[in-house]
Amino acid sequence: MENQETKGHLHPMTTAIREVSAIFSKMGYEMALGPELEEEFYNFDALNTPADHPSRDMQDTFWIKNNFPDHKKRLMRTQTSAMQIRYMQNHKPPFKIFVPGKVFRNEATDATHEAEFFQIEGLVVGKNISMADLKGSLEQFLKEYFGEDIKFRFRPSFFSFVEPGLEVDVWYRGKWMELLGAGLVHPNVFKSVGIDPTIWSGFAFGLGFDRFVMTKYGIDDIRHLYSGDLRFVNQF
Ligand code: YSA
Repeated sequence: MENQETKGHLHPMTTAIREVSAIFSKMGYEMALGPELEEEFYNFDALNTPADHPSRDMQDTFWIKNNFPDHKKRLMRTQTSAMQIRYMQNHKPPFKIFVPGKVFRNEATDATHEAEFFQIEGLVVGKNISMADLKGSLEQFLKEYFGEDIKFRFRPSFFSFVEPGLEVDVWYRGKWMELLGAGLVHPNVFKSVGIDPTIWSGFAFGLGFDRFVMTKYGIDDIRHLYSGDLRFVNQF
């Protein structure tokens, strides 16, 4: 008979992404996927973050040093928000999408920071979409994923591609931990993809998904998730 100890199984992140995908599908979102090697235009410029914008410094970037034949600057995407632009260039509103994927940042690691981590982007575009829609959707999603008793808070924040912007923190191991950024899509973002911001409005969010998994399963260090240590992985 096969030994349970030696039988392969899904990595906890894979299982968690499948669970979350099911929740988003139930909420009417469609999945979209995009490239990890990204153009500067999609990761920054079209997101209302031109080269001289101070908020670029918030995401230390792995730039690709190759000289590409098309002379475009490329990078390892720092945020799944890049897919907002790719999707909106090719689809007419209304739509609701979620985009799971790896992102990369040139930063030191600690218990809640990795240099490669997982985000899930959400983008909803329609008519008369407001902050109430954004907050209601996030609250519904958080309660579906964590259960009704989850303790979280909204906080005002800034991202150049939204106005206004907010962040959500979760109560985790005796203190607040930032889980996600979100806001109402900035009119300049709509203009960059040819969507008329006087007709269409929308909200977007970017979840730090590793931190969701840490919170749900009580994992004390993000680095366990990528250590490949079977003593950790086999607990799931
Ligand atoms: C904001 C507004 C929108 O309309 C859409 C998306 C966003 C989020 C934005 N793109 C962004 O990346 N914001 S962020 O830098 O604050 O990261 C989002 C989340 O990723 C954080 O809240 C955190 O949960 C997680 N995160 C950030 N750096 C991390 C990390 N997780 C692990 N390791 C890191 N180094």
